[in-house]
Amino acid sequence: MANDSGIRDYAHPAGGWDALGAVAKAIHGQMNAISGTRIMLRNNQPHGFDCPGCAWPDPKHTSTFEFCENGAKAVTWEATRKRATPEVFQRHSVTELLGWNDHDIEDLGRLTHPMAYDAATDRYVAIGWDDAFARIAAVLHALPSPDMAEFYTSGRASNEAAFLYQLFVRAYGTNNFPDCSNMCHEATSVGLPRSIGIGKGTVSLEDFDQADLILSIGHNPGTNHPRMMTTLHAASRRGTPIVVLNPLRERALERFAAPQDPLEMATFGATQIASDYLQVKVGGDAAALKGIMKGVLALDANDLAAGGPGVLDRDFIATHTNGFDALVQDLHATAWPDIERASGLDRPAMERVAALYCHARSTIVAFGMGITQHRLGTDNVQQISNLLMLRGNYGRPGAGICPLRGHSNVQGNRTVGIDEKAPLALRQGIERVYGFVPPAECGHDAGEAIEAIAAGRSRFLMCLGGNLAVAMADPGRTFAAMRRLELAVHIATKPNRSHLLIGRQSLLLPCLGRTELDLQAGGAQSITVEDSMSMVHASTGRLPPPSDQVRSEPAIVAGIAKAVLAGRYGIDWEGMVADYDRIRDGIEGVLPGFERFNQRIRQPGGFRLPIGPAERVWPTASGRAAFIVMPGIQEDPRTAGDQVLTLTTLRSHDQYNTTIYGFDDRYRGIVGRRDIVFVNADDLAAQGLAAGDRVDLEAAPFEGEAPAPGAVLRNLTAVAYDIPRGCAGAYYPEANVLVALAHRDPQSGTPSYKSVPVRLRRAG
Ligand SMILES: Nc1nc2c(c(=O)[nH]1)N[C@H]1C(S)=C(S)[C@@H](COP(=O)(O)OP(=O)(O)OC[C@H]3O[C@@H](n4cnc5c(=O)[nH]c(N)nc54)[C@H](O)[C@@H]3O)O[C@H]1N2
Ligand SMILES: Nc1nc2c(c(=O)[nH]1)N[C@H]1C(S)=C(S)[C@@H](COP(=O)(O)OP(=O)(O)OC[C@H]3O[C@@H](n4cnc5c(=O)[nH]c(N)nc54)[C@H](O)[C@@H]3O)O[C@H]1N2
Ligand SMILES: [Mo]
Repeated sequence: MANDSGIRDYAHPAGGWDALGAVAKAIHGQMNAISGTRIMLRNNQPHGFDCPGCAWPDPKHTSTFEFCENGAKAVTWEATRKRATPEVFQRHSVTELLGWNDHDIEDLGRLTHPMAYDAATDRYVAIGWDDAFARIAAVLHALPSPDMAEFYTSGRASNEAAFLYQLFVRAYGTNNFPDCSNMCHEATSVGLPRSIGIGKGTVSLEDFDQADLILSIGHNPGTNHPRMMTTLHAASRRGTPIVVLNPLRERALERFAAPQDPLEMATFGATQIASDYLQVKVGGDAAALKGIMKGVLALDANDLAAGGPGVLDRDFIATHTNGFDALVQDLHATAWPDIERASGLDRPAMERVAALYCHARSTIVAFGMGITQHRLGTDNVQQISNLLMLRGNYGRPGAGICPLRGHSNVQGNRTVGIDEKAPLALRQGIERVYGFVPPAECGHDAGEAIEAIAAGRSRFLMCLGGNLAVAMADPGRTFAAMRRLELAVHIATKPNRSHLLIGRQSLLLPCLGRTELDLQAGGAQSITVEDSMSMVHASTGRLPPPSDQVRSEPAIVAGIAKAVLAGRYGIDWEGMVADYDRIRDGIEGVLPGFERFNQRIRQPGGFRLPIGPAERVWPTASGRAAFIVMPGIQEDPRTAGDQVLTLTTLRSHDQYNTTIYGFDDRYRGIVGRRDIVFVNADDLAAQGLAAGDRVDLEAAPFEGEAPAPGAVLRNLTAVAYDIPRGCAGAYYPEANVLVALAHRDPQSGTPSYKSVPVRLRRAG
């Protein structure tokens, strides 16, 4: 294709010199080179700040800087010199800003002052902090019920901020805690506790050094968890087979040049990452996993017939699990042709993976959004756990499950109480320490919160970070819902589109980022975070704040709590903010696993929270792990009709969720644009289309679920791509217009962002 189309073949390995070049560009765009480089060197050091880029853990004993291109983008984007001051908002009305793209809105820079929307001028104007807190208190006091308020959290908030926030909200009287996790790993949080008793990963970073097989399913670490590439690169070099299940051939999972490896860099070399790359159909993972398990059972039968001991871990199954017989029955009853059709893989490919799996002593399965963001998300997660259990791959070195969490502290947020389900232990802990009885009823998750707001059942929304309206499905309905709010309050570092969807009143409250010095009455403060592998550690920012008006998240939450609760329950909000050690004392008092919290986070590297299944202790009702059957094969939306494609929505290499750093998606060969759709060349031809043609994507209803009428993504350029037939890919968040709000996993509520039924047409 012509080079000026911005669509090319990317011939290089992922990583390498192109990644180093991209860091220099990111620094240049936002800050000066010297301070930029200095900040980068402090990133992820034992005494530095935790990178806000992702939740992959830091290796122990790191003395050298672990290079990460997208970590550098996250840091420079936050540490930018640009400022979104009240003067800037004076120059641009909210209506004007709504016409800008997502990149340009955030690129206004860091928020510097608390502001309120002024309807007369259609502008955000500066107000004082106390005025802002008083307005929030007035609206919350006037609501007929606390359950008419929604309190959203995006996973960047620290443990300290999140703990104070949930304490305030529960003292106010509701469990309405929609959070980004509801759109992300909720299928893991709901699916895994039923399987193994806990909704978290069981492996630690060291386990990767001892694994004999790694399965990487539905995630794109070269872009979204770049520091994981160091781990995969080392594993591949050791000869550990790495099997990938992914509809797209992601370059970093094929070939990677480690910027830390001087020889590879000097010779322009690269390391092959995936030993086997299975291009499963979008939404076909549960079927593929069942196929692999069927293969394992066949190998087991063969081995037994030949007089061997079998390939299953029968001791583990007998001692530690329930439900094995039902699983076997269902696998026998599920026919290969159905598995092949639904997964898009042929039987020999699945049998090959089964053989590799039976050959490996210890296996880790790592997975991301390609598994969770489906109607079958919870089933997908549980099939992974079933596969691991067949050979006792829990609770021994080199084995276990590894959900790759998204935001850098999303796992910690849930641990410290951002949970609409309000677990009993948490409620009892709060009562013990703070002397009040928190509400017990289940609150709203993210999807339910939007529905409640749309229906007028909720009238208040507070967002501790994030860009809820843009992240959520169906902007047609979601944006309209936002405009019905009595009051929207956004605590944020930078402006985004959610802030521009004005209710009767809207407040914009600027907060410190991770990288910044957090000075309180008791001196400079550190916060703590929990990574994907349950390691809790401290993070200390040192950069000067963007203005003297900006406050820390804990300080803002405490200010609101003081104004709203007006002394109720005698909680010492000011004391906790003066010294975050007191917040941590509260966490220690309320939650198990945080014993000697303040001491232990002062050790470099922090400490690991207890993970029962890593010790073969199963915190389930039965005290055992459970095999969970997904009966037969469930069909995906493609059965909804002719010419319906299953669209998966993707992150480019140049974005952080709804934050668009730039318009390149280097490893997929896209330059300077996002208005494209990846389609199999045969699917294009079948409709008389060719690569480079302009097309529209139209939402196709599925089981009565459809987005707001007229949901069409117009004038995309079709890219002929190596993706299974019947599947397509487009960028998130633009593609959210095509996702019905009700199209969610019925078990976990996770939106089905990755199996969206669509029709493709010539544009016009
Ligand atoms: N730089 C950067 N880092 C990030 C983020 C970011 O936006 N930018 N976001 C953060 C967050 S919140 C999260 S949750 C994580 C997200 O990290 P990922 O889980 O990697 O998220 P996605 O980009 O959505 O990628 C999904 C991957 O799954 C594949 N896929 C799509 N559909 C299917 C399917 O049906 N089956 C299978 N097997 N694979 C499928 C896609 O081809 C793609 O490779 O990253 C975190 N880190
Ligand atoms: N179609 C589709 N939709 C998706 C997904 C998908 O794969 N496909 N992925 C889903 C997933 S996995 C997730 S996690 C959600 C993401 O949903 P969110 O977490 O709500 O969205 P983000 O884009 O991460 O939020 C970015 C905003 O956070 C604010 N911010 C940044 N840093 C800080 C901070 O330190 N403190 C505060 N208070 N604010 C800060 C900035 O204002 C910035 O504009 O989107 C979901 N939506
Ligand atoms: Mo996420």
